[in-house]
Amino acid sequence: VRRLGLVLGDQLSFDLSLFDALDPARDAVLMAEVSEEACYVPHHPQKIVLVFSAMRHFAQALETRGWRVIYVRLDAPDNSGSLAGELRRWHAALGGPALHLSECGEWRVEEALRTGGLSLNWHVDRRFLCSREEFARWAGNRRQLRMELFYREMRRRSGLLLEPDGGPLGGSWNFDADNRKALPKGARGPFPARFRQDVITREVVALVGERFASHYGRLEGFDYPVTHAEAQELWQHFLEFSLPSFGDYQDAMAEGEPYLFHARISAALNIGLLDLRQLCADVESAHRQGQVPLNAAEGFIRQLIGWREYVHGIYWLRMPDYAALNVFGNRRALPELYWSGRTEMRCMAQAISQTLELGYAHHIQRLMVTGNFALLAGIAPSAICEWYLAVYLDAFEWVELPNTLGMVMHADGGYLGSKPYCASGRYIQRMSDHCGACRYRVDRATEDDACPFNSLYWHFLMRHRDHLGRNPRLAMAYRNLQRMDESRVAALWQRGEQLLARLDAGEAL
Ligand code: DLZ
Repeated sequence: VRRLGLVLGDQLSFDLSLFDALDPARDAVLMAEVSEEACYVPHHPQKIVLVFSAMRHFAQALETRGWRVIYVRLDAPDNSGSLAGELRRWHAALGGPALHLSECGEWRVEEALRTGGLSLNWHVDRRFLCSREEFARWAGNRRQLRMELFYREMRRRSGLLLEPDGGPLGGSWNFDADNRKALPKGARGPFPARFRQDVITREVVALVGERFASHYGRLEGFDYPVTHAEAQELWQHFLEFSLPSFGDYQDAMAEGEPYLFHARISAALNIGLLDLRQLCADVESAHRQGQVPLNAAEGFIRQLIGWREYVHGIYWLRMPDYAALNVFGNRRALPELYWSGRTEMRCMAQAISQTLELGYAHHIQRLMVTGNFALLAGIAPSAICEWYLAVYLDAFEWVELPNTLGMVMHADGGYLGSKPYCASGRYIQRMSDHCGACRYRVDRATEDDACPFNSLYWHFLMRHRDHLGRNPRLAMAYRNLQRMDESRVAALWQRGEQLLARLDAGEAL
């Protein structure tokens, strides 16, 4: 073997630039299931199944295309347990071939490989529209970045949804204002696309059941796509059944509806089973053929070439320091209810129990329910970041960390987003049907049966007045606080304190 290419569990794409540098006739590909990657956070068991099963299917597909693949299973007798260890071991066993790698999705992994004592040839991860260097050039020396400006740049650069004169299709870059409708009573999402476990997946499920039984989350019921063909089926299902309503109900939540009109493609996309450019082209053409309204098409494309590329750029620009940011100085431990789902707050119980069951919750559940609670309760950013990284099947650190630490927790002081997404129970009431079935009353704030989000919201604003009081996007909230009479302010503070003390005592709310 002249050259050896390492392909990681989230790099399962045939058009990785890495493959251009290798020759299937003389070179080899190395893939390794290793315990270090399965355990550095307690990944949801279905996430380990997803990665291992998709890796095994991809290795087979590469072999069918004529590649020599060295595939190390988790239970292989000489498995060293780490990616750097496997690279060293096979480098030695194959007589010192040149080593080729694609940029990694996690700083931790890249650092371990870079400092592992081997000389490496790195390749750009061209699955992203914007490379690390291009993003750094765009960001320049700005103290704060804004997604909206980056997104416009990406629209212009990609040519997506543009008028012939280069302006935005429909006269606006962003139709988000149309994308906040509450779900009409009784409305439901389409039937979900589910994928049957084949022999390979069943074997992996058994392995994960044996080796990672202590991890939180349900192993049974895994139904994610694990091949490129299955991921395409999931995608076509979304285009046909969900995309037309995706925009309108993007922010809605409903009991018993974990997916609503969301695509559930993020896991497949993030491990390389789908191609970003194709997804965007398909959505644009569905709109231009009159099958999908512009607010849905634009909202979807913004998620991909806006947010997704933006957080990827920020991650690589600011790591490793970014992971340690904590401008509010939060130190509270993650309440046990995040791992058990046991709480009487109905919205939290729903979001967390579906997460433990499916490894999935949609963006508003993550941002405005579990995320909002962590922000209001002052959870240590590292603790809540670890939770998101562990429990969601689509979570790899490049996407999870900026979303959690920056967008959810505002722990970067507003570098990524201009305001913290703090909200009271009223927001959850407006966007969901959870409050009607909840033991807490969303129309109360200070009584024993009042929705905890309400007093915690005001408590959050009060305790961070120095930091947030001059933020123009919170001006109205602070004006409302200003107008409250003293006894109301004191009662809100006291109820907030009480709730936080109960969390600290390990009580489930
Ligand atoms: C998440 C994950 C898991 C569970 N297991 C592996 C593995 O055994 N081998 C591998 O190559 N990658 C795995 N991954 C993904 C990595 O932890 C890591 O998140 C990405 O490769 C990003 O650099």
